[in-house]
Amino acid sequence: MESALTARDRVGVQDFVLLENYNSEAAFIENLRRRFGENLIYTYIGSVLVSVNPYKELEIYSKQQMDRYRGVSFYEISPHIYAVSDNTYRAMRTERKDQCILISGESGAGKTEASKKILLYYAVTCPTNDHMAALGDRLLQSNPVLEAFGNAKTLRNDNSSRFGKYMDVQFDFRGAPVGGHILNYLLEKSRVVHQNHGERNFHIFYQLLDGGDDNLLNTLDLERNPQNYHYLVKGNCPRLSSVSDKNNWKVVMKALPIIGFTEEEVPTAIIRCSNMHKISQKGITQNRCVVVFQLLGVDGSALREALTHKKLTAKGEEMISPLNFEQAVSARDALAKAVYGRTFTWLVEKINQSLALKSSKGSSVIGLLDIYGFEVLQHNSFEQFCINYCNEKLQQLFIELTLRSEQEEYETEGIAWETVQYFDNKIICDLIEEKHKGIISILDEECLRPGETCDVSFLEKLEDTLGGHPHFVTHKLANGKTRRVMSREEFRLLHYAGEVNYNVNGFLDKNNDSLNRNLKEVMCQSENQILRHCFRREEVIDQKRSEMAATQFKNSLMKLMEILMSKEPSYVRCIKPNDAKQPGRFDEVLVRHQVKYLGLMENLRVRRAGFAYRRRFEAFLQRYKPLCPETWPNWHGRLADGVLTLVNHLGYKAEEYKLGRSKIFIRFPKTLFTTEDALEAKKPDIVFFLVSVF
Ligand code: AOV
Ligand code: MG
Repeated sequence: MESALTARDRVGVQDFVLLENYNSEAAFIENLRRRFGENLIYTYIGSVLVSVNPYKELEIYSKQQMDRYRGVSFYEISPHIYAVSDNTYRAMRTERKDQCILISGESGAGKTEASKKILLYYAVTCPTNDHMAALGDRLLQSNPVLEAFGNAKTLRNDNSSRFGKYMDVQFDFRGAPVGGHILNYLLEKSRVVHQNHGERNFHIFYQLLDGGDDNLLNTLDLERNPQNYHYLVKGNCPRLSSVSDKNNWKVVMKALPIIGFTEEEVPTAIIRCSNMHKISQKGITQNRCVVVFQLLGVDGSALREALTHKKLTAKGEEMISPLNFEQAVSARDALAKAVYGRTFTWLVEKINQSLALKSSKGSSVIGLLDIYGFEVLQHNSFEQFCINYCNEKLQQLFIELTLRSEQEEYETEGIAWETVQYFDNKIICDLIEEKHKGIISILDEECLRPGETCDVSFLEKLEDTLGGHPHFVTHKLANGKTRRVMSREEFRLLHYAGEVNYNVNGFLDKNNDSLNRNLKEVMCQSENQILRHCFRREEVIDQKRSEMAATQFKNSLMKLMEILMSKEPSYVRCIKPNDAKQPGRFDEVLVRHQVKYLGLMENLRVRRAGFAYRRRFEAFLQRYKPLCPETWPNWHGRLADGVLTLVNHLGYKAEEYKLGRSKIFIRFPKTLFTTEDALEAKKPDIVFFLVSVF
């Protein structure tokens, strides 16, 4: 039989704290690479789960696998997303405290897949509440629907989340899921009217055209070929090899009724998307605007008028002036974006109604955060700015919480510790969000400033205010000293995860996110119920400016941080092994970069800042008591005394361990390995078990 040691050599260690050379990045990467080669995509850093995207289906998510992880302690079985799910669930049950699982990593690293696995685990393994038997189903079915409307193919990921998602799953006092709630963050709605080369519009459009039956397409007056629709082929890539639009359409159609859509709402929801192509295709030719308006349920001539004219109020008088071609096109685009964006929000509300949080006593929640990952494209705009800012915030939370909680643990256990140096990205968060002098403030100011403002004046203002900031660079400030040539329309941020050049073109417009007043007026008179819900009359009457897009986003992120801080966090750190979306390829340079910016080495160092390993007295005694005659078969005294007796018998030296108030802290992995080996020798029958542990 293979000894525990050689197994360790082949498959690496399952917890990085057990690495002999925990300061070595090379050893860290090598451990990841070995495990990846053996299809072991999960590894811990203490209680943090590191996951490497395998880009292939692994046979590790079955019901049997779920059963293996139920009620089993973290360290006694190989690392898995199910172990995180189960431990979080048990912590919620035993400590009666709300939990959250934060999943981070760059675009394509596997966040969304991880969050789906967690949800699946709960839906399958948790007890069901008699009245709520279908809730697990509804939680699961909300996913394909939201993905159809909110995900799209990008260059980084064929199924990229284009919105941020935080989902609370509520459990009753017996641990049965009883409700849920989704918060959605800033959908990238510009995708509705424009896609970069090689990218697609939201999945739902292609699904409808590919999967909808002839009748439906006839009723909607749609042609099957996406090439006919201008909005769908901007990226010149309507078909995907990795995804079947036809099948996914079926999945979505099956899911809609389960999450509580009535018969009428199903087609209506779909019409919502089809109309957009109609506007775009037949929409505007020169100054003439012919719109298929029935689907929007609005008066045709009023809509035509609103798409081609601007209504202004000057000195109490209303003036109407015609729009030129470009302005009309952008009015059309603004309408398409508004309709799609608002319908998406409506869809989330609708799903929330179906999941309905319950006000039941003794219930607690597990929150799941799956946002859009950090992304760097050829051309980065306002959307990337927001997405990357969101990732900065999440990284900040990780830094604060992991370091803080670690420090707190040493403190509560009464153990002295040394601080670890790490890069704190607060400086970048501040650069973006600080009042008055942050980028968002300056952007808002430029949007509100009367007179001639434009994207370039925004850039100049940034340069004036932020020149000299170590994380902010422009063409002018760089003085030709930068590695990558910058255009005069760009500013560069040195993010925690790398440098990104943002092109300021469109920043002001996107931040303003305004729809002509007359378009709003037309839309709020729609006969379509959903649209009337999305476009409220009050909005037209109330002339007060609502919050700008970036500020709104910033405020919603602040609220999100509060929500997350109020819960006990667990972390899943996702890593993308290669840029080609291929299985079996481990690009070391790419992985090293991610390990660096995710702060995993610091995470490990903090975890090891004194003690590699810690375990509650009970657990330690329970596991190793066979090794000492005085603790076997049971210890009846104080737990701490039992542990002391045991480690004395094992010959632990004073510098090897410390006893805290409720836990034993072990300094070197070797100590634990030796003890594990002793246990193995004692109990040959559990040899397989040990091999899987170390
Ligand atoms: P993301 O959520 O992190 O990117 P996804 O979870 O969508 O990334 O993963 C991208 C693709 O990688 C998936 O569509 C799968 O093909 C594959 N994949 C990821 N995890 C696994 C896994 N555990 N097993 C098998 N295949 C996997 V983004 O939303 O773009 O930030 O914005
Ligand atoms: Mg995703």
